[in-house]
Amino acid sequence: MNEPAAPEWHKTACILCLTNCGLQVQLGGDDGRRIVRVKGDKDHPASKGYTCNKALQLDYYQNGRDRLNTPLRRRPDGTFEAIDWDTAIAEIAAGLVAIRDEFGGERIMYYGGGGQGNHLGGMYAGSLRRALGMKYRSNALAQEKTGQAWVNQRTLGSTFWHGDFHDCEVALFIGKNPWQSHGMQRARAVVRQIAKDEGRSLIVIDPRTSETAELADFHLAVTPGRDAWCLAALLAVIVQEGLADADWLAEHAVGLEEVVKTLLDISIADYAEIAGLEEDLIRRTARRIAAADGVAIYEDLGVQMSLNSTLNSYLDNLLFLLTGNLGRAGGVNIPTAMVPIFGTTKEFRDDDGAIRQELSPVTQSRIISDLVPCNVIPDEIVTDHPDRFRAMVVESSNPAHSLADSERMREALSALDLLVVIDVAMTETARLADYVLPAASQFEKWEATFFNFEFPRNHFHLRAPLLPPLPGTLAEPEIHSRLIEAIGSVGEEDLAPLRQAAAEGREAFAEAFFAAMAANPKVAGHAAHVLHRTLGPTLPEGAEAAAGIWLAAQLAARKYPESLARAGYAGSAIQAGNALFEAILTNPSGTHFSLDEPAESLRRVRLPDGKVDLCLPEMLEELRGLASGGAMPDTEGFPLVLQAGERRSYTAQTLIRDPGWLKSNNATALVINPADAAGIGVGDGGRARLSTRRGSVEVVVEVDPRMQPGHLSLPNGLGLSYPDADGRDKITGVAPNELTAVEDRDDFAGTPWHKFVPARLEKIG
Ligand SMILES: Nc1nc2c(c(=O)[nH]1)N[C@H]1C(S)=C(S)[C@@H](COP(=O)(O)OP(=O)(O)OC[C@H]3O[C@@H](n4cnc5c(=O)[nH]c(N)nc54)[C@H](O)[C@@H]3O)O[C@H]1N2
Ligand SMILES: Nc1nc2c(c(=O)[nH]1)N[C@H]1C(S)=C(S)[C@@H](COP(=O)(O)OP(=O)(O)OC[C@H]3O[C@@H](n4cnc5c(=O)[nH]c(N)nc54)[C@H](O)[C@@H]3O)O[C@H]1N2
Ligand code: SF4
Ligand SMILES: [Mo]
Repeated sequence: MNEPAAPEWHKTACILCLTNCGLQVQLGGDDGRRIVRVKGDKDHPASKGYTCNKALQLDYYQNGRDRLNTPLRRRPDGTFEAIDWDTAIAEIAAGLVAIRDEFGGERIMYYGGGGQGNHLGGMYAGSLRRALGMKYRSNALAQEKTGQAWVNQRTLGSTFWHGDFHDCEVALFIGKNPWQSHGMQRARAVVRQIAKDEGRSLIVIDPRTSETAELADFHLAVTPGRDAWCLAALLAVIVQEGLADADWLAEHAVGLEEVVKTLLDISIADYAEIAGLEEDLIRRTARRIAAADGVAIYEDLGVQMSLNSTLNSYLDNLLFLLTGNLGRAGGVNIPTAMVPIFGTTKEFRDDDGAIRQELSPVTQSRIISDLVPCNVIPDEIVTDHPDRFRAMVVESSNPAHSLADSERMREALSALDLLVVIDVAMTETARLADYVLPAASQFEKWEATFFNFEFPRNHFHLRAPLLPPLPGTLAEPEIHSRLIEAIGSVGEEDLAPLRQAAAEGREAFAEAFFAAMAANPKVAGHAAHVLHRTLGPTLPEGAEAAAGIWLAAQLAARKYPESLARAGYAGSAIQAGNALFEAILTNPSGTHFSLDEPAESLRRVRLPDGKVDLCLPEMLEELRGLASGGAMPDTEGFPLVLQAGERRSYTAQTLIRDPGWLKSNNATALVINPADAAGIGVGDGGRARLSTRRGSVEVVVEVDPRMQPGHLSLPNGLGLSYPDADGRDKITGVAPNELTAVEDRDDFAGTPWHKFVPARLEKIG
């Protein structure tokens, strides 16, 4: 008798956070389309078998009851009707072209382009944007990381750095809880290891005793929103006690004098008090940082979505620069990027020498990293300004839920002449669309993430589909190519020569493609689409969408020849790029693509003489302004501070919509300090009314001494509408942005103050 074959393990990756751990999964269920078993993939070059609790829940994403399986068109009465793909593509292309022809392509905005694990769609969307002359775009980075990207560009001439926590002596987490949110490989294991090692120190700056703070050697329980004073005081200790790395600074930095002058003026005792911290703790922490051989830093939403956020990013950069930790093993490094996730910020000098920046059309807000600040998007739409946005394409994003002030956002999205949403599920944003296009899920198509941040070795993981697409759905690269074909901006005459070259092999293709890029602006402008339709069909097993990665590999080989050569991809740029692409295509667990030495980071400082610039006049002015108070929202009548969106063990953005995945009892609760609970007379599990200037909701309370008095915490990613067993929509938990306001944002980068929402709490009943 034959034994039944053991179910096969398929390689893929988790898509629930930016870490994208390598996985092996088994499929099953009646139709064989359920993800029934999940384990870490030991062969994954970075995660090496690691996963957290969430990976086991992926079936809730793959088989959500609200998956879309046909294009939808809005009827005049507001309901949707199913239409076929040909009709959808033709009508959407015609609608977008009509708006372009009447008002200009710049009046069509693009939002999104990828979530935690799917960035191929956004790559192909670049060709669609060119086809329509769309100039403005945005995504979630413009509500968290743009301030930091701007600071990085100015201080380092490079938009991104990453802490080397695996080898650091001191790990510093600022408004970051890697235990829950990860953002680095194998986070829980790495954090535990640092905490256990007596020679290493874990420093956490967080008002809350987070899971990471519980393990810390130094927990700076800062008063919410007072990080700028805390960071300024740490820097002041370093300068005033003479702890800066003078030799490193002399060799690698300019602009020190002005910074030192400003920091010498700071009263450490006063700033410690404003930050709610003991002066002695600040001094000991600063000394520990200055003494360490290798300080790795991660700043995240706790400061990037709070008061003075761009200033906070500047002060964080000064921390690792004044202590000489850039380009050091176990310090801060600039990784080799396959596809950079931050665009450059366009800055130019006026006749009077002042630096000017590209601005958004209506509100004249700074465009950083090529992204319109999320908080100004409604004001760029709801206005009679002639340059307002009139149409929007939203892909793999849910701005009606994730951007500040959901009510205002719904109003704005409804005011557009045309809204097209590309998603896997019937989201809050899709409900407002004129057309909804159903995408194949991330396990039904070739996919990859561009969140590759490792140093000294970086890796790339191209995932093959586990399953054929749900009938009625298409992968985004195909959707974009069909729209471009309907628009007609690239012709067969542009493609035919490249198809011929592709038939002769990738070496011949590379020569022909780069020649066509130089000679034919249509090929250059629609590169991803052209690759999809020429190189794509020659790739194995329907992997057309991987064609864009071929170009990424080629460009990496041109930009970083030594880094790729050290990882084993040598020869001419074309040969190295092709060898890397072949390795990516044929390694289902992912592959290393670069190997660097720390000094490489210093060579990536692309500023005059290769020196970092410490002196950012705009930020030094804000730093001096702290002495007289700094930025604040209107708190009148709202004495408490709400953090609207904490990462917990059962939050994953809005990637999982089915509340059935919430395994802990209080997954949706508002967590508050016992004193606040007693103050309004509620106990654990009690109900209360939470109000802000923008809204009022009912919450269940969880009492926890790890919160500071006066500080409240709601999880992110909840408050989603999902059909129950009878098909009736039900909302579970609170959608945080029903409570936030668009005007509560950083003066400089426009990033929201979601971690500092003035609030009031009252007992119900
Ligand atoms: N489980 C899970 N993981 C995720 C995600 C998810 O949805 N769920 N989302 C991913 C995404 S997109 C991102 S951007 C990251 C975000 O990752 P994190 O930034 O780590 O996540 P948060 O929990 O939002 O905020 C981090 C910490 O900031 C603290 N904080 C609040 N206010 C302040 C303050 O005023 N000052 C300081 N210093 N700290 C403060 C909070 O107490 C919290 O512990 O997580 C990623 N990982
Ligand atoms: N108040 C408050 N607001 C916040 C935050 C907060 O902490 N507090 N956090 C912010 C942060 S850091 C972020 S990153 C944003 C995230 O907010 P968004 O950028 O809106 O992203 P997600 O919630 O990850 O939504 C991803 C969307 O992609 C869809 N999707 C999943 N797979 C695919 C696919 O293969 N193809 C397509 N086309 N679609 C797919 C999902 O159904 C979902 O609608 O939220 C932000 N909003
Ligand atoms: S949620 Fe993040 S850390 Fe957890 S398994 Fe998925 S990718 Fe890994
Ligand atoms: Mo994020």
